[in-house]
Amino acid sequence: MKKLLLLSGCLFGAWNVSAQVILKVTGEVTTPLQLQASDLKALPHTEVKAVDKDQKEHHYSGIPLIELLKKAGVTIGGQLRGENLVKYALVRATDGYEVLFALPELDPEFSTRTIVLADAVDGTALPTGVGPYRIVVPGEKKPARWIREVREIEIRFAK
Ligand SMILES: Nc1nc2c(c(=O)[nH]1)N[C@H]1C(S)=C(S)[C@@H](COP(=O)(O)O)O[C@H]1N2
Ligand SMILES: [Mo]
Repeated sequence: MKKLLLLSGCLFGAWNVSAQVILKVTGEVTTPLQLQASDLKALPHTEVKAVDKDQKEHHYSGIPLIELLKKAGVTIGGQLRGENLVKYALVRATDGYEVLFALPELDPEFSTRTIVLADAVDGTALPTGVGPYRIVVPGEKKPARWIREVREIEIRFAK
């Protein structure tokens, strides 16, 4: 009986960990998202090259932010005009740090760079305190918007 309890405890523990919400996409969306690790892994990934604080170029692998916006039903592409041009994505981390991106910065119809929610650098998963997900902005001279430990993306209207 003791063994059975122990086993069910372990199984419940494993289920609990795998069901954990890693990232939320909220606000001005048609479908709010509560994504678990497996949901995030299943999204399209890409690789970008970017110069980190060490002034060296690294290869970052991650989910283009545009993919998350598509999944949540944000006004991008043909819908990104008129009043929708004053919408932005407010990105929030576990330590309370926040940064924002105007939607056109994330939309390939406007921007030539791909901003990603990175989960690996040079083939290795991001370490604790940085990952599991960090924003990487290729071409940005200062990494202040490379927000670590991202936990929520809120789409808002600037008015
Ligand atoms: N969650 C979180 N991300 C953050 C910050 C922070 O305070 N919290 N600081 C930012 C700033 S101001 C810089 S310059 C870079 C620092 O990058 P580093 O981790 O390579 O030092 O991370 C950015 N990402
Ligand atoms: Mo900084």
